[in-house]
Amino acid sequence: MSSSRKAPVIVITGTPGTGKTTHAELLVQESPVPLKHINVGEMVKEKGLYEAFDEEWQSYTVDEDKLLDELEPLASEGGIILDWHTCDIFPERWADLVVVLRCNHTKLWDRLEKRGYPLKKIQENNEAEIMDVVIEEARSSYAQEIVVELQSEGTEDLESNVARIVQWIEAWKKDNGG
Ligand code: DAT
Repeated sequence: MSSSRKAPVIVITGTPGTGKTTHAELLVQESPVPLKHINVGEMVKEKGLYEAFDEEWQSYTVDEDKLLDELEPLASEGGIILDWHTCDIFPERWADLVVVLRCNHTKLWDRLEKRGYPLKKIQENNEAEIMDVVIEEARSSYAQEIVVELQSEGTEDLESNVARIVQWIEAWKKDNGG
């Protein structure tokens, strides 16, 4: 699939607060090919791609069909970073690289508290991080060789992770006639 694209599709996933948006923004600046950052959660809100808003959990119930229809042309074209806390709804053929960000749970708790999440939402996400929910989801949805698990605890991690993804993009370019 990737050979028909001029630039890859990179999925950056992980529990909320692990650093997806921070990584995606830096990667856009450093990438050797133009990449558009798609914050899927924001897109769901802005374009109304949800069925309902759950007051108790302070989260949207996504309309997956609508979301996939919205993303399909962008994924076919390539040159995007899909930034979302889940990745198993994306068709396998879309992704060239799946980055799963990880964070120590005490640090994650602080980040989510600062974000003003309700306690039960902090607990739910913390537990998901401890239980490896997102990495297992990624490993069961995509070929093992395209799934990369990276720590995201400090600025050094951020910089080395982005440098590593940039290297991967350079290799992708060569393999795809760039
Ligand atoms: P996400 O998009 O996964 O919800 P984010 O990028 O908004 O997460 O990051 C949440 C907060 O944590 C934000 O204040 C930035 C900080 N953060 C995340 N990863 C980091 C890292 N590797 N180094 C330093 N700060 C980080």
